[in-house]
Amino acid sequence: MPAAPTIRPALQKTLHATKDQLYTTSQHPLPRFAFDEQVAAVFPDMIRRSVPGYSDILHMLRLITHRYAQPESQLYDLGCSLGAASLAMAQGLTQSGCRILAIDQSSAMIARARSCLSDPDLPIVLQQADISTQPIDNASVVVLNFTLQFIPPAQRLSLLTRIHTGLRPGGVLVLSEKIASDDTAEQTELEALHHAYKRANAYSELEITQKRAALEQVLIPETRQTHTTRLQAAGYQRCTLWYQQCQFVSWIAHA
Ligand code: GEK
Repeated sequence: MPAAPTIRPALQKTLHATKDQLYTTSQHPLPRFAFDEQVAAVFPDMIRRSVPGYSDILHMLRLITHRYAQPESQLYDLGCSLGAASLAMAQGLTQSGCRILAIDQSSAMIARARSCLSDPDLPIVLQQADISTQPIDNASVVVLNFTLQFIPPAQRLSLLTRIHTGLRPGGVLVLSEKIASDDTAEQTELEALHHAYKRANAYSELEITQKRAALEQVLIPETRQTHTTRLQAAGYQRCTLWYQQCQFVSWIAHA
């Protein structure tokens, strides 16, 4: 499955960007992390240097889409940022009559995604909206790639339930998240490994510390158990954990 000619230039744009230097100098007071223009401008570099295995997950989203997309259905990329996951899904899509709805509430992300995904031949429709209220309909593949962690925990079950209701029989939700562990030793070890990953990607101690503080109460991770129990409560029949590297995990949940 080589990248289709229309997808290749868009991929180049979403994967290459300005270096993330947002936390290189000490900030007082430190603003809460937000998906604003500054973040959108460096986002591909930020996510690649911060999330172990991000590009492997994108590659697998392409294969998962190829396996589970159904003809004449809708695919959703919820919290799409610049649309990298949508492009991966577009690469794997061989069924007819499908479109990918790529949704994000950040105007800065959607504006940049529009310039990356401007080719009218791409089956991707970008929309600026809050996924907490977004209708999901006639879906075969829904992707939440590191987005649920930014939704207030009290709203997570209703979002997952709405997605489940909008999925066709045989449809899947791909849920990727940063997780927490309730085992202190495991939590400490996974955090240390993640910090080592960031240091190896040329983030300084100051950058790591300030980014972590800025994300406090913005990115709220939960345990694997909390996620799988809630997916069951939302109606998913079966949940396969197909990926984990440090605290970064991904499940395929079957409708
Ligand atoms: C990727 N999936 O490259 N409604 C819509 N969008 C939201 C909401 C909401 N309520 N809350 C947060 N977002 C992408 C990466 S980033 C993950 C996803 C990260 C959006 C937010 O604006 C941001 O673009 C995205 O979710 C999270 O595969 O930065 O770690």
